[in-house]
Amino acid sequence: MKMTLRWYGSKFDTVTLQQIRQIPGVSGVITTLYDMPAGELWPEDRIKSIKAEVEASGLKIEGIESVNIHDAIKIGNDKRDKYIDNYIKTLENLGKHGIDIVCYNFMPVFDWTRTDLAKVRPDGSTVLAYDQKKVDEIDPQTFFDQTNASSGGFAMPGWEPERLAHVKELFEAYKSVDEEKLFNNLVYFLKAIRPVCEKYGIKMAIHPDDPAWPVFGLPRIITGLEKIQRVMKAVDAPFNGLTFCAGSLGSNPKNDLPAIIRALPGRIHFAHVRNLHHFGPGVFEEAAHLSCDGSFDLYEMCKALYDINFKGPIRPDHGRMIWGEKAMPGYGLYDRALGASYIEGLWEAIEKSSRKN
Ligand code: DNO
Repeated sequence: MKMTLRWYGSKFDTVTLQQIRQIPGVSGVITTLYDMPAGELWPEDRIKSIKAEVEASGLKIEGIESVNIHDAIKIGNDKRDKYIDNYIKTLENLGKHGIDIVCYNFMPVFDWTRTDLAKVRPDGSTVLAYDQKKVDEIDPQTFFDQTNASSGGFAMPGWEPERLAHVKELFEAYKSVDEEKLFNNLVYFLKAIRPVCEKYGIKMAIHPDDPAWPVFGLPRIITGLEKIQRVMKAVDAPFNGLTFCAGSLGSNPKNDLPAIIRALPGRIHFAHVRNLHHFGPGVFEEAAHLSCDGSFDLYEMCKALYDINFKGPIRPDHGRMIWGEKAMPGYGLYDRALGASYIEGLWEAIEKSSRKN
C-alpha cells in the first residue's frame, strides 16, 4: 500500500505539502481541482501545474478525489451525454499526465451528510457526528419553502441560502429517479468512460454512499456488499472498482468491513481507513483512528487489505480537531497524521508476522 493524505490544494487547504511530507511514511497526496464545478472539463494546464507543485515538494499525486459527476448524468436527462463527454476529456487529460486513480461518488444532490461538524468530546477534541433523528426532523420541502432557510436553527452543510434554489430544483428532478434508474444511469456512465480508462490505465473508484442508506427520500445505491457487487458485475472490468471507505460503509453496523474487503480482490483501488463510534442505530461520531477509541477493528481491516494484496493508496480519513487546530472539518493535520502513523504501524506488524508464517 501507499500511505497518502488528502490535500485540497494550496488555495483551499490549511495543511501544506511541506507538512504532509514530514509525516513519516507518507509518499503522496490525493488531491483535486477543488474549485472546478461538477461537469466542467479540467484543463490540461491546471493538471500540469498542480502535478508540478506536488512533485516540487517531494510528493506524488497518487489519485484524484474527486472528479465529481454532474447531476444530469445521475438523473439521466438529455444533457448527460454532453457532461459525459467532458468527463471523458478530463480523464484523458489526467491520463496523459500519469494520474491513474479517480475517486467519484454517485450520490444524488449531496455528498456525505453529517448533522454536527464539531461535536465536543469529553477530552475537548471535536468530531463530525451523525444523528438520524435530526435528519428525520427535516422535511426538505418545508425547509426550502422557508424564506430564511432555517429549520429550527439547524441547516445541513451544503444547504446554504445561496445554494438552496438550485437544491430545490434538484429535488424536483430526482423525483423520477428511483434506485433502479440511478443504477442504470451509473452503468451507462461506466460503459461510456470504459474506453478512455482502458486506454490510459485509469482505475475508477466509486465512493460508497455516506451514510449508507437513503436520506431525504433520495435514492442511494452504494450501501453494502451486494449492491457494490452488482455494480462490479454490470461492468465487469478491472477499471471499474471501489473506494473502500470504512466510515461510509461502516455507518451501517450490519456491513462487515473486513468481509467486504475480502469479497472484492482486485476491485478495491483506494482505501479510506478509519474508525467510527456507534452509540445506537443511526447515531455515531467519528472517533480517533485507533481500534480502542471506536467500534471497528482496524487491525482486521488492514489485515484484510493486506491479504487481498492491496497495493493502492490508503489515506487516513476524517480526523478529530485537536491541539487547537483550525481546519476544514475532518481535514486537519494532527489527527490525520496520528492516523497515518497508526495504520503504518499496523501494516508493518501484519507484514512482518505474515512473512514469518
Ligand atoms: C468526505 C469524503 C467524500 C468523498 C466523496 C468522493 O470527507 O469521503 O466527500 O470525497 O464522496 O466523491
